[in-house]
Formats: sequence, structure tokens, C-alpha cells
Amino acid sequence: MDNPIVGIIMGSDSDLPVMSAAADFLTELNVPYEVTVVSAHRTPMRMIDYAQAAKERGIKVIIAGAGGAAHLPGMVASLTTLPVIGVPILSSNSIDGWDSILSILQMPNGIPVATVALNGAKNAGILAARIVGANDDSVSYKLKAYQQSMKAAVLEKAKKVENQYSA
Ligand code: RP5
Repeated sequence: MDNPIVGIIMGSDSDLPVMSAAADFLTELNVPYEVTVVSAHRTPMRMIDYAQAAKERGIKVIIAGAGGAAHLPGMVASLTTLPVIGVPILSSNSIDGWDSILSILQMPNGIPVATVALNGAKNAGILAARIVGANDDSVSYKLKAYQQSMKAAVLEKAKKVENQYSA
């Protein structure tokens, strides 16, 4: 994608089935992004290079997903001033997901990572779009339309449930 403004990174290609939900949402909203694998433990220098160069390359927000000893989001956040959204992943090396969640959530003061739910990559994509939309009316307009479509879907379901129980 030309001129990406959201960087989606993950510790392994095995994270992609979860992380693709962030990419799918950004595609829906026409927000340009890039996707790659950056491992904090297996490619530490690549992680440093990616995080330090991201802002200069025009990236506005980074979504970082990892499982198990999930150090990628926090370490990337320590290497950039860009907002970092962390996606804890229930991976093959995760005990039950809490290891991934706590590794990403429990950051020390000064280095925030906006942590979404376990496998919550869609919300990471939405949050990234909201950050971009703070300074881009075309994106915030699409976010508004997305919210209205959710409202319409819930009202439709409510009507169905009510009809099922009406006399
Ligand atoms: C983490 O280890 C990755 O983010 C992934 O969730 C997990 C397993 O990686 P693979 O062994 O499948 O490459 O660093």
C-alpha cells in the first residue's frame, strides 16, 4: 500500500490469522497501512530499526501483536513517540492468554501501550482509525457511519427478539 500511516506488526506469521482483523477494518475505512513480522526476541535489531524509523516514514500509529512472553508492543513503545496499540494473542506458546495480556498491559509509568482484549485485533484497527480520525474528517466520518450501522443492526435484532415474545 502506498504511503501507509498505520504500521501493523506481529511477532510471528502465526499471529496473522488474528492480526488480519485489524488490516481488514482499515481496508474497509480506506486507511493506508503496512503489515509485517517483527520479532522482539528473534529479530531484536529489526525491531529497533522498525520502531525508530516508523515516524520519519510517515507512520502515525503502530499496532503490535504478540503472544506468550509478548514483549514486542512494549519494546516498540519504548523506541518511538508514536502511539502503540498492543494486541495480546493466545498463541501456541501462551499458557492461557493471561501471559500475553499481562506482558502487554502492565507497562511501567512513562511508556504506555493501549492494550486491547485478547485476540482483539479488530478493536486495535478501530482504535488506530480513531487516532487517525482525530485529524482526518474523512476517516472520522466513516467511523461515524460504522457506529450507525452497528446501532441499526442492534435495533433490528431487538425487534426480532421482541417479536418472538410478543403476544
Ligand atoms: C510470539 O511467539 C509470537 O508473537 C507468537 O504469538 C508466538 C509463537 O510464535 P511462533 O513460534 O508460532 O513463530 O513471539
